[in-house]
Amino acid sequence: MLKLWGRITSINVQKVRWALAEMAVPYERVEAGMEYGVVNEPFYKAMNPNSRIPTIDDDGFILWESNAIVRYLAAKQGAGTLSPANARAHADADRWMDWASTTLQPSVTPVFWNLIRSAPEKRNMKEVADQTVKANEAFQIVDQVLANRPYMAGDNLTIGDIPMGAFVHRWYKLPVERPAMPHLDAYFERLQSRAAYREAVMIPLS
Ligand SMILES: N[C@@H](CCC(=O)N[C@@H](CS)C(=O)NCC(=O)O)C(=O)O
Repeated sequence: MLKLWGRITSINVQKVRWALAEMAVPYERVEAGMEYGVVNEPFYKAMNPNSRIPTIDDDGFILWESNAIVRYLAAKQGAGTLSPANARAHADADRWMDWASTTLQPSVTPVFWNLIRSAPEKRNMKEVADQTVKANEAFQIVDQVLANRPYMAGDNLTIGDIPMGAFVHRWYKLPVERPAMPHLDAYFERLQSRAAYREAVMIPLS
């Protein structure tokens, strides 16, 4: 059976768990990361020299990097659904995975770390303010895309929604100001109607 290492509070583990749940793939999960340790143990470093989560073992095939894991699992188990078959439709979805990592994550993550994982006296509120502006600018691009389509790449949930949906949850649960983004609001509602999203992503921030 597929094995996944990683704690459920990690956004990168959430992406993998959500994809697995959408495709109803059975798996065994092993706690790892932060309070659970494990990531510096020799057996783990031999699989993932970054000492990061998630890592999967699929019948001897070891893979790390959350987006690569989601792409791999979708290609294997979700061809034609999560992983669009048509090359252009696939690229349309896939680009949002890169965009989430390169454009959303650099602004959302410092806000999350300051407000959720840092003691009040250690918070850099200037960084929170600056990165909140940048994250909201990025989310406004998503809001505009979603004016014309229910999911990032069209009518159905694809790999393009997996990192995006995880970041949208995080952003909406952070105590920050957000501009009106009606299409993004509707997207978040739409995602919440999916049992797999509720189970894997809607975990209180900690
Ligand atoms: N680019 C990597 C980043 C992995 C990463 O930074 N994971 C974090 C959790 S979201 C981690 O391992 N943190 C250390 C820990 O939990 O001990 C990926 O997408 O998988």
